[in-house]
Amino acid sequence: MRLTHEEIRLFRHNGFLKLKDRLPEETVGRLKEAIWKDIQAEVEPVVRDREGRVVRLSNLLDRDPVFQEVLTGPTVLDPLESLLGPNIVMIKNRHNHATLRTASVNSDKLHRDMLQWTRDIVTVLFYLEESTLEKGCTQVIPGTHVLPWSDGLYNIVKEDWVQQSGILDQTVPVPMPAGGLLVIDSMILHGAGQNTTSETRISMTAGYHSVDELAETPSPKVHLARGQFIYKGNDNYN
Ligand SMILES: O=C(O)CCC(=O)C(=O)O
Repeated sequence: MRLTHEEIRLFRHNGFLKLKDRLPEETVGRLKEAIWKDIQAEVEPVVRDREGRVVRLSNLLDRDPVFQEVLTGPTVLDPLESLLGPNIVMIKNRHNHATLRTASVNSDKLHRDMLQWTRDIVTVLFYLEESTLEKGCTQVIPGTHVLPWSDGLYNIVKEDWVQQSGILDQTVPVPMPAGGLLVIDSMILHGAGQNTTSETRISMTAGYHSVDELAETPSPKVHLARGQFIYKGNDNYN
């Protein structure tokens, strides 16, 4: 479903938006099945916790076809088209992963996903299980996507000007249902809370941007998700 003008405005202003549409239960089931299969078989590339257990599957696009079906499907791309236009790529070398959050996994500290707003992307979180406060739902600090440059995705929260600004007290939790999608401007300060339950919280994360109209050759690190590659460079100075 396309976004309304008000939703677009809220996204630009606040830096995040919960989408109205959810993934169907059947699709969520297929995704979870594919995730558990690769976790149990420890199919690389993976990230492990301190005990060596697999807690993240990287490179989702090259795994079971269900991932490409959903990460480049209409539930996510229809609303993204309202933000990014008709030509959209999914990035292969940022996110493109599924995360298993258990009680043993530390919370994910507040961070940005990109350093520079001219290289900003839209990050989408796909929740495959309910994400509650107790299960360490995503937290955001609204409006922080427009704060200045910082030399580090995680360092920003340690910087004096951020510590003294009072903005860290403005962190808000964003609980989401199973199948829910949260769209964030990747410059917004965000992170996962601590899962204090004995249940898991599984989610997928993917990054998107508009086709780069000044890149003559598309980067091999992007996957064309919708539309076409376009080139609008003025090499002939006209
Ligand atoms: O799971 C979350 O709440 C945050 C995830 C995140 O920041 C990421 O996957 O990069």
